[in-house]
Amino acid sequence: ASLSDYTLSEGTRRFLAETRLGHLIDGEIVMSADEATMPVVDPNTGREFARVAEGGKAEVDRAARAARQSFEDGRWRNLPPMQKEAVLRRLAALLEDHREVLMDLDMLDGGIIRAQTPFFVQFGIDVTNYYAGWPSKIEGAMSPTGSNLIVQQVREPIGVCGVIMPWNAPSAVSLGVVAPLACGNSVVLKPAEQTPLTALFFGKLCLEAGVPPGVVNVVHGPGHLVGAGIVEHKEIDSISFTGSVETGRRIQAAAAARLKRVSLELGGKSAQMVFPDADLDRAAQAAAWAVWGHSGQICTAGSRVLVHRSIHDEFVERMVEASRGLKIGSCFDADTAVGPVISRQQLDQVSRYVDIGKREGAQLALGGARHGDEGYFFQPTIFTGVNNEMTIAREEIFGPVMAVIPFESDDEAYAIANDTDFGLAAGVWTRDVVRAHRASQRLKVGTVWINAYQLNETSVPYGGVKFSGFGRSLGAVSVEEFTHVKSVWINLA
Ligand code: TXE
Repeated sequence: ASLSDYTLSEGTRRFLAETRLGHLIDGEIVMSADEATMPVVDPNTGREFARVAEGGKAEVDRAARAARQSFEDGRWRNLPPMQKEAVLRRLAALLEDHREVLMDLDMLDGGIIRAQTPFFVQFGIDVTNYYAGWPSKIEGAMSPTGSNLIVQQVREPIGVCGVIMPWNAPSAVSLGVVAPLACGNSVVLKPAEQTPLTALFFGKLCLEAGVPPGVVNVVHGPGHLVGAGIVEHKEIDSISFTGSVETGRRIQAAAAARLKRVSLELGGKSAQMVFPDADLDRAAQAAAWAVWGHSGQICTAGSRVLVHRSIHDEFVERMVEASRGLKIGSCFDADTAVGPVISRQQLDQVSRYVDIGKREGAQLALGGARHGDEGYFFQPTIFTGVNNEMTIAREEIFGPVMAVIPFESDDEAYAIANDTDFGLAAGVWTRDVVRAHRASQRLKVGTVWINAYQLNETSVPYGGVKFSGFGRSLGAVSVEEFTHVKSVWINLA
């Protein structure tokens, strides 16, 4: 398949044909100083279908200066709150108008299946609408003092926010950009190398909506140059990073040298616990989809499924039933259930973990192999006979691979769930209200879902503990992340 074989919207064809795929700096699309470009690859075929500018430190520097200039002259931050809101609402409306393009872009470089793209895109729109309402609601406070003093607590934007994104949810660019914008900041954004298109398209829509030039800048390029350049640049005040633990660690160390604010949203090895009193049909469906969704490339993928021994075999059978025969294939086909993983590297990583699982003695109840020999497809894979010490129970695989671990008692279930470096999310399937509450108290994670998995809402904080990072996004807590409090003392005596 090549691009001409895909059914793309008119808007997408126009965007790809008419836009120079460059950086967006100071309101202009520009190529790199050295003209370097890098491939954009279709994960369905493994073939390059476009090239995008490949930047380095020079481009980060241009973007950082532009963002700084825009912040210092106040062209965005000093706009009256209602004007900022109007611009951000216009942006949300433009995202609505270009819904088809955003869905196409999610598929083209992101490999998100057609059936799932409406949810990703809608989330981007919702987040934009949600934060569009914030500029008029960010209030300060007064501290109690004696009569000759007035002490104001003023909530100010941080300045220039650096945002470094992964490839697994390109539409999350809305969250990365709009939350800092709503607080009056300027932004330098680096999308992942694999998924540059959505960020560029989004940056153009920001301009069209009326975000002044220089306030939102997008720089493409490799992490060790552009990402690291953003972390080191003295004109960039804070770093919001989503990605791997290893890179997160590197970023925090580099940011410490400049004492920058950092928030890290890293990986997970989240547990779903299935108790004997659960609605087993619903639980089996949901538990399976919590690992097959986006081929397991979601930070909250529920990749460890802990099942009470009394229902273990029956439950595994139900999950296998729910997963066998799912259509694996091009994300452009409307009936595809499991699309590709993002890259050759990711495919190799998944295969390697499956080999390790077999070698360490786990048994395959489903899948376990690559699907086809073109593109980057992997079968939904269920391992049973897993114990929590095995590599496939400890490390994030980021592919459609589930590890089923039996347990005997509630205490044992919580102990296994918590016995991990990560702490992003957990799921609990039970109809016992006491058990549900007890579980939510015992689990050391940022999010607990009871009789559900992977629900999200713009107003609900999201983030992790332990190796899953720190800092929260979404909801009102993001407003705290992207502002600081200045105390102003006025002496009336
Ligand atoms: O991640 P990286 P990669 C996990 C997942 C995956 C593995 C590797 O297990 O298999 O990480 O993926 C930029 N300074 N997750 O290599 O390196 C990089 O360019 C600054 C889970 O894609 O973390 C990209 O924009 N930035 C995760 C972003 O960091 C740097 C989602 C993420 O890339 C940099 C993604 C550096 N030194 C991967 N090096 C989740 N749980 O959400 C790279 N980058």
